[in-house]
Amino acid sequence: MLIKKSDDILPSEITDKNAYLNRRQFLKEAGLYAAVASAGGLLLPVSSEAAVTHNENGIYKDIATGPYTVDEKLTSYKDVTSYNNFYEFGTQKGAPRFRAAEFKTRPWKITVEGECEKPGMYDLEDFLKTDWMEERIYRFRCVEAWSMVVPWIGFELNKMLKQFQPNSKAKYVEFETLYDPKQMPGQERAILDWPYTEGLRIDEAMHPLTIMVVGLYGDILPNQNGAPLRLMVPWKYGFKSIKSIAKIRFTEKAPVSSWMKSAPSEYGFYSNVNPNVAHPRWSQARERRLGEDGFFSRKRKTLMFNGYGEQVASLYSGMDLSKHF
Ligand SMILES: Nc1nc2c(c(=O)[nH]1)N[C@H]1C(S)=C(S)[C@@H](COP(=O)(O)O)O[C@H]1N2
Ligand SMILES: [Mo]
Repeated sequence: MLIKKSDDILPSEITDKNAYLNRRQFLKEAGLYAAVASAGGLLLPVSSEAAVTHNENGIYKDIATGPYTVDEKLTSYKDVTSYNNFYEFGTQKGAPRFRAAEFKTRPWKITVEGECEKPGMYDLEDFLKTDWMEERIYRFRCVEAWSMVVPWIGFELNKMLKQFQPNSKAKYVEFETLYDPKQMPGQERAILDWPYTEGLRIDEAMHPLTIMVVGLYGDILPNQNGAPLRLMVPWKYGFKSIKSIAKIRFTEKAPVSSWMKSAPSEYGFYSNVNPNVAHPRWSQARERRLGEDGFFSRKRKTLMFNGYGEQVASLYSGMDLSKHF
């Protein structure tokens, strides 16, 4: 439930004076917020760093914690929002924070196609107002070569997908990022087959651990993290969690993701975190926790299914995961 969200003003649209005033207002709210948190009534973790480095876009308050959240040290707001993979805004991890600053995330349309009873074009704003969409905080571990623990704010993807009434032929779900090279300069270059595309088997998509993210650390989702709507599948490698989703398609056949197209021997459909199966060019047995593990410290062991095996291993029973990587 969204209790408080200030007007959807992009930082770039605010004049300096307004930015200053907004910031004051924000710090006042943040102070209040931290006070409530220390009184023990609030579920949202508020670190002093988070309170001063948040952007001014708006904040979520009083949101309950979702199931399965991990009890590990959170990666700082600063690290989560300044070390990003978002090739539409450059291939260097420091670039999206700056290059995505002007990205327009309202109004935002989502096109729904394929094997379902309710295809069409939907406005994100309408979803945000519905009562089926109840936001929760999910403290998930996310992993690729590096890992982090992020208090995402999102809702179960299955609640959204059910609104479109998938039919019996809907065996998979395909997602596409917005295609808009004017706004996304990376799409002018043939780094990937744009738009960025990802897919899940329908049972993976319907699993309660698979969430749609609209915020993090109490903020609405920063652009560099995939605003206004991105996927988070915590037992899969980071690239499955597609950002800035503009299209959802129910299909009978397995979709082919952008990464599978670009390097079929390196990226498979499932992409489950699996320390026993190496990427052809690197081991995937260990990871470095962003902000905690130094460059010279020994990396920590990566867990099968990123530690979510109890919840998801049954989805793959009987499958050879070295073949279905
Ligand atoms: N549209 C789109 N989605 C994307 C990517 C991308 O380049 N474009 N990068 C993926 C990769 S490789 C990772 S590791 C995560 C990074 O998410 P974060 O920046 O929020 O940590 O986003 C994924 N989603
Ligand atoms: Mo990644």
